Amino acid sequence: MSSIKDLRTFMEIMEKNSQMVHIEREVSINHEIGNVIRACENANTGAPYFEHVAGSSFSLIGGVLSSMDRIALAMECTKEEIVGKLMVALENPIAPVKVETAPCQENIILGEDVDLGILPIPIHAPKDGGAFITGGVIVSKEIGGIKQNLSFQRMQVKGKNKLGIMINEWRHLKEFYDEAEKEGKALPISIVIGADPMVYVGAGLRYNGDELEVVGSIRKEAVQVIKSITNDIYVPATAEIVVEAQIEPGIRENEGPLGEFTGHYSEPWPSPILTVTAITHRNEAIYQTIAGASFEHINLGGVVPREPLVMKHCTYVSSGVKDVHLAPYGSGFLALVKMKKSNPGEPKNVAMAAMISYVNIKNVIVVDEDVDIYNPADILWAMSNRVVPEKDIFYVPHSQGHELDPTSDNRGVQTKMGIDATLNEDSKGLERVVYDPVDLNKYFS
Ligand SMILES: Cc1cc2nc3c(=O)[nH]c(=O)nc-3n(C[C@H](O)[C@H](O)[C@H](O)COP(=O)(O)O)c2cc1C
Ligand SMILES: [Mn+2]
Repeated sequence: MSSIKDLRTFMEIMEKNSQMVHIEREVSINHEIGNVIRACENANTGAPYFEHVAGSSFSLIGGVLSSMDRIALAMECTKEEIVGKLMVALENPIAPVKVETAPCQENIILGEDVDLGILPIPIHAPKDGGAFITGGVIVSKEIGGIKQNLSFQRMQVKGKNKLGIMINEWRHLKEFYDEAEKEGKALPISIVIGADPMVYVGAGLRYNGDELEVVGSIRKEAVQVIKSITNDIYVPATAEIVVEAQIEPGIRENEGPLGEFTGHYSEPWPSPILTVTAITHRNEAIYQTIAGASFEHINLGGVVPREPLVMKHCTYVSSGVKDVHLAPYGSGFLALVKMKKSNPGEPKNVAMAAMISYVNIKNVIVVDEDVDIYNPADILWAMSNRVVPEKDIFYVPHSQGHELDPTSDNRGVQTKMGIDATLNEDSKGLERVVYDPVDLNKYFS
């Protein structure tokens, strides 16, 4: 059993591990919070907890999972164990259990009283088109169905009970919504804001089932869920805030732009509309947000959920593969693979396997066992010392990538690149210099 039950218990753990900073001065939701979250991420300060948000009685936390250290803390393992732990969890689901009363319904706001204005929903990046709920986990299911789904969808505030929602292709929510819309029906959803960080990891996963089963598996305990007040969606009992809503059929309105995971702004997009039916929250609820174009955005959407997939394909091709990492500074387009090669041609095959494991992956760098794939300096050292360009680099022109990648055309067609950055057999410098580690505390007084 885990000691992480909800956002609050995880905040205590972050605090103990120097992974959270308190911000006591009053801050504005208009860009100031977004700027501070990004600055904290750059300076690796820990997740900023804003105790006083101007105009709101809710406090706010951002950047909870913006570093691999905090993702490891949330998953109760080391950074190197994250991929393996997720792979096991995906194979061993534990279904959620229903409860009758829950902290997330300590306060219930219904009907005319519903007003999104009570929530401190930030306008994050300088040129974002408005205030967006970005750290909301959407719980949904098909109309008349039982199996629930978790996902992230950006939602722009458009009125006191109205939001725009961007639902991309290949999403489970899109399947449910398309079906409902065909029948002229609204699709009920519930939006969870502030929860056990594993719920956030789960929402980024592509999984054929209820992602809360994977959360349960990681925690080795079923997630407790309670029925929403105005629909039949079950939400985690210890959520900080739940926004209950329905996606209306037959309506599209522009929402955006928003800072996206590529580090660029996306275009405004004609998107469906949500009508909010209730807001429920815990006493002294904490609002959780994810800054667009941040490492957290990429970690949850393109790194953690995709690494198990890349690992599976690479280890299928070579048993010498030790670890894979989709570095967040590569926007999820860059795969780093660490391996012990037993044959000079092997790294290129491994690079090809990584490339086809997930459509977003464009560039693959394969390194030897002595290189730390979590340290960009070590990757650039290997690139500088171990690559013979005409032999070690290959291109796959006109292949399929992600359409938001600035190097792709508007259907996502692009050139992929593989780099064998392992030491060549005929290289002159064969032994890397490694000094013995020391405890510096013994030397500094
Ligand atoms: C912070 C964040 C924001 C995201 N925003 C959107 C979005 O606006 N629309 C969308 O369709 N997918 C978005 N995604 C990606 C999906 O949430 C993700 O692919 C998820 O796995 C979809 O769930 P599903 O596989 O159950 O459909 C976002 C992901 C993250 C981490
Ligand atoms: Mn799903």
